[in-house]
Amino acid sequence: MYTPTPEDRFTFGLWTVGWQARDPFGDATRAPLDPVESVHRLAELGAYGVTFHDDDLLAVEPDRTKAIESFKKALAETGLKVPMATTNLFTHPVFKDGGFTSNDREVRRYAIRKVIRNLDLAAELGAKTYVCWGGREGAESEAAKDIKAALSRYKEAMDILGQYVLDKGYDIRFAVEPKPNEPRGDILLPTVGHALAFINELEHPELVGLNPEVGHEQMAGMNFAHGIAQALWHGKLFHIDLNGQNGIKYDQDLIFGHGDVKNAFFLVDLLENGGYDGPRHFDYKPLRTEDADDVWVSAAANMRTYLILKDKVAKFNADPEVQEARAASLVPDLSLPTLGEGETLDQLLADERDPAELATRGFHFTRLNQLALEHILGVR
Ligand code: GLT
Ligand code: MN
Ligand code: MN
Repeated sequence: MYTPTPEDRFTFGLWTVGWQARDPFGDATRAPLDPVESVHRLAELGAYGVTFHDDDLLAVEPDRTKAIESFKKALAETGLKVPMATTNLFTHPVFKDGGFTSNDREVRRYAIRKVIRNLDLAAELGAKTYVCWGGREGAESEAAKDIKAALSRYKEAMDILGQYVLDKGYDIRFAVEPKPNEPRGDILLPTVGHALAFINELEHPELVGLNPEVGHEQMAGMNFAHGIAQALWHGKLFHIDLNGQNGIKYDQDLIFGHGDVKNAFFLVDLLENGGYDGPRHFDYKPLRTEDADDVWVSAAANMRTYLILKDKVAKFNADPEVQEARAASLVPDLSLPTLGEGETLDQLLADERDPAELATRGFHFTRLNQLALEHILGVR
C-alpha cells in the first residue's frame, strides 16, 4: 500500500542520494556515486524521475559527452524521466560572490553562458522545469552589495533566459527557489513572498514560477503549508522541493516528514487536493552518519512517508467527525463571498451588527486541531 510506483511521480535530485556528506566541519563520509547507479537504484525503488545540475553528471566521468551518453543510456534502460534540471552556480570558487549578481561583470556573463549550455541539454532530455536556486546570490555585509543593482542584474539574467527559451521554442518554464541564508549570510529572494514579488517585475512573468523548499521557508520561521497555498493561489507553484527541517537553524535537508510532521501532513493535503500536478521532488540529504546502503533506505523513506501522509490525509478528509467539526468552525464559510450576490456597499453599511454579540461566538479550532493530530498519530 505504501509502495511507490512511477504513477506517484516521485523524483530525486542526483545531488541528494549522491551527496558525499562533506560539511563545513568534516570530510566526505561516502564515496562518489555514479549517476548511472543512482538512476537504476531510484527506478528499482519506484521513482518516476531524476533531476540534475549540469555538474552532477560529472561525478565519476569528467568527460561531459561521455557522461551525458551513459546517463541517457541509463534513462532509456529504466524509463526514468527528467522533469527538471538546474545549474550549479555555487560550488566553483568563481561564484564566491554569486553568479547572476556577482559584482564582477565577467562572472555574471560566465554564469549566463553556463545556464544556457545546460538549458539546451534540459530541453533535449524533455525537462519542463528549470530551477534557479541562487544560493550564492547574496552578501555578508550591507556595504558589499548594492541590493537594488543586484536585483536589476537578477532580472536581466532571468529576462535573457526567458527570451532564449522563447526564441528556441523550448517547452520550459523557470522555477525560482527561495532561501533566506546559507551559504551566504543573506541570500536575495529569501522567501516565497519575496520571489513572487520579484517575478512580477520580469519581462515574461508567465515563464517564471516557484520551486519552494520545505526547509528553506522553515529556516525563515515561515509556515511552509501557508507559503505553498499562496504560491498555488498565484498560479506559481511550478515545482516543489520536499524535505524536513526542525525549526530555525542551519539547512538540515532531512527526509520528508522527519522534521515538522504536522505541517507535512497539511502540505500533502494541499498538494493532493489543491491543484498541483507537478512531480513530488525530494531535495534531501542522507544523514552524514549513513553508509552507501543506508542512502537507499533514506530515499525509500521519503516516498513511503509521503504515501503514508497521503493516506492519512484522505482518511482525515473523509472522517464525518472532521467534516462536522469543520462546519462548526465555519471553515467552509470562508469560501463565501463577503458581499451577497448583487449586494451594494450601501446595503452592507446599513446591515449594522453589534460587535459585542458577534464576539461571543467561539470557533472551536482546538477540536479540529486535536482531530488532525489524532489522525497523524494513528489513533483514528
Ligand atoms: C543545493 C540546494 C538546493 C537546491 C539545489 C538546486 S542545489 O543542494 O541546497 O536547495 O534545490 O540548485
Ligand atoms: Mn532545494
Ligand atoms: Mn535545503
